[in-house]
Amino acid sequence: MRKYTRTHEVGKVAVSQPALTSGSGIVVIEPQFRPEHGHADAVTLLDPHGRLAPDAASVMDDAEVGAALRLMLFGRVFDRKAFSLQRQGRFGTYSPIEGQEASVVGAAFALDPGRDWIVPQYRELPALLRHGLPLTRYLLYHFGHPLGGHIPEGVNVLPTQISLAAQLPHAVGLAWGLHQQGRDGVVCAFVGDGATSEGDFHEACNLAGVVNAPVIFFVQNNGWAISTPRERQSAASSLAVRAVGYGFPGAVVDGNDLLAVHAVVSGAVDRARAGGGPTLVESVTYRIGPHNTSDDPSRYADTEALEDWRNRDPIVRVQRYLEARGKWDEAAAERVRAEIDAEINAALEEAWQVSPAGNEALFDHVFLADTPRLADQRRTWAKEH
Ligand SMILES: Cc1ncc(C[n+]2csc(CCOP(=O)(O)OP(=O)(O)O)c2C)c(N)n1
Repeated sequence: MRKYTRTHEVGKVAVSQPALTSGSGIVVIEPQFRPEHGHADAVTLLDPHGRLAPDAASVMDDAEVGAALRLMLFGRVFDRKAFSLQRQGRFGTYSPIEGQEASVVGAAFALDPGRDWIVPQYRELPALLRHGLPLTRYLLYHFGHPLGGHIPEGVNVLPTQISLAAQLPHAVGLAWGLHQQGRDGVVCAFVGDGATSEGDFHEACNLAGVVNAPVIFFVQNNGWAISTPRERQSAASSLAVRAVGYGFPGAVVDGNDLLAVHAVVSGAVDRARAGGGPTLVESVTYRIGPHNTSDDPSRYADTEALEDWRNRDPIVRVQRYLEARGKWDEAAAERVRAEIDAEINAALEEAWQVSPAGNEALFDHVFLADTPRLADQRRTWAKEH
């Protein structure tokens, strides 16, 4: 068991699961939902000034926090690059991570790429990189190249999923399968707050509880599902509290706090690995940018809330933490940014060298062999082009 040193009070909901205590850092709570500020009772270790709570200690050492910070910065730099390329017509639709870097990276660092699996939605590039997905593959996906959907052997990641929550039944099957094979891998499935309203979400959670699958449903509550706010998504006071209905624990964590996300997901991983089954983690964060390159949030988002969340920037928080420990300064930031730029540019050069797949690739890789309808479409296409 990883050591997790902050003790949390069990909140107002009866704890139906005996397994989760402050030892694992996870509790079942009913937080007070405050849309403008997130959850009053969310687990937080680092405050917005980067100060560790007095009764807390990080399980991440400075080197690990530094590596996580680099990946968080990577996400932000990549966002800018992706938008610029998309505007030039050289990149497909892209969903930025800005504001959610601690949420994605904190969860990723709690996993072991050698045995655990990531089942992504579409906003988790840094987690995929940490798990070993080559950046070039990810770029090819956004070039519309079929190779972009091909995950190299040995990389424990499923492909990007755009159809909301459709990845979750697969995540449960994967986790259940690992367990059946006597392997000790854990599956972390990423999903948005909007996607938790899909039938697939409920079916996956229900089955996971029944078969005690080693899976973590990591809900990134970023306040929005495109223009639909969180409060229109569910009448429940928190998304995590729904876990009680599936028979497993839920936890709410401050998604802008790298150390807290890491601690809570580590607790869930330990628990799943030890045979304790699923956990629903709600990571409360905020989507600072647009939903994707086609969206204009100025038409619906509240500028005051945005400003409030900007003041809780997850990257600044970690930088302040490391600065106070003498492990980060402006020179380090500049050096890391330059390295990231070079890394992205090198991967882009490599991806641009890959020959285009050709238009007919549209029909390849759909089925092992063309179905009659697909064969018909392929013939029609060939006749017309
Ligand atoms: C089944 C399905 N219905 C609708 C859509 C259209 N759609 C794409 S993204 C999105 C919002 C998703 O919001 P959320 O799950 O909160 O994730 P976020 O994008 O905020 O990370 C919607 C409705 C879709 N992709 N799939």
